[in-house]
Amino acid sequence: MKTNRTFSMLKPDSIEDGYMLPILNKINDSGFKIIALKYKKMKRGEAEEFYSIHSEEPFFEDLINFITRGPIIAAVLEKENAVEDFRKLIGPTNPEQAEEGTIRKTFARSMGENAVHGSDSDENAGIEISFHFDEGEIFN
Ligand code: FUP
Repeated sequence: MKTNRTFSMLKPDSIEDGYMLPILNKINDSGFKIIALKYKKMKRGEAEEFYSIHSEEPFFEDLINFITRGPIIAAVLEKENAVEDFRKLIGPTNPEQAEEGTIRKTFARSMGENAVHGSDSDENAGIEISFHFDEGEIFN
């Protein structure tokens, strides 16, 4: 199977809870190569653009407040079947529904503060990677 890329973001709750390195270790140990990585505090406008698909949702304001309240860790991950395999590794949006061993089951606080983001398609992975990284910041 062809190697591809996905975009991941460790959200403010996981940084606040001291889970940055445990989560990065879990990602690494699960076979993903971390080919780009940075700390970043998203500006409100950036967050609104990143999550624009949810702009009409009742949780949108809380989501933007949450994602902008502290730094995130943005990462590009490479692996065979990266998008699908990473979604499996993180588990569903609501950590209460996540299986043992998934990142959200282990590290997330709640549906709204669920520790980590993973792209949901190859197309969105490409959009999200170029939203956060220049090609010169990606090393593979
Ligand atoms: P996911 O693809 O699992 O990251 O989830 P979505 O893209 O559907 O949602 C993005 C973020 O919006 C979630 F991580 C948390 C927040 N959200 C809520 O707070 N409530 C909801 O009902 C759905 C999403």
